[in-house]
Amino acid sequence: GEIEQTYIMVKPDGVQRGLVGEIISRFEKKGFKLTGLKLFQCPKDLAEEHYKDLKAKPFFPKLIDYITSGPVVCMAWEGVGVVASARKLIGSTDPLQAEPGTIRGDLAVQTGRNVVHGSDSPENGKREIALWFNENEINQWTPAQAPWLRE
Ligand code: DAT
Ligand code: MG
Repeated sequence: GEIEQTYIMVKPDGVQRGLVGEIISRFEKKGFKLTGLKLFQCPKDLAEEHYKDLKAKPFFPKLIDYITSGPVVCMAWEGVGVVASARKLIGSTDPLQAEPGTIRGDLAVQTGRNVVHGSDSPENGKREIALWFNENEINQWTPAQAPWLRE
């Protein structure tokens, strides 16, 4: 497999509910590499650009209000297969349908308050990281554990 990047974000409800550490921890423990991390108040135009594919949906205005309602935690994660694996760790969009053991399955109850975002393809991973981070906020480094994660 190829090394991929994914954009993961703790949404405002996750920050307000004190779930930031818990959510970061799931990706960290799995063995992916954190390359970007910040607490950030999202402006409306950025939220609209991020979710532009959903612009025609009836819930779009509420989605934008929700994402801009308080600070989010922006993350860039890197690894082989990280995009699909992160989506599995996150679970289904509707937290009531999400499997126990997933972030949404364990920590949320409603689609409109589903605590975390994860990119849905490697292309969108790159697009979203470029959207939410400046280049100088992405760090290239080699975790000490690297040889203990992949042979
Ligand atoms: P995901 O976040 O699982 O990738 P998505 O990309 O289809 O899901 O939608 C983005 C977000 O929009 C989702 O996390 C919550 C919101 N959303 C999606 N479908 C919705 C619906 N039917 N009602 C309300 N909010 C919805
Ligand atoms: Mg999506």
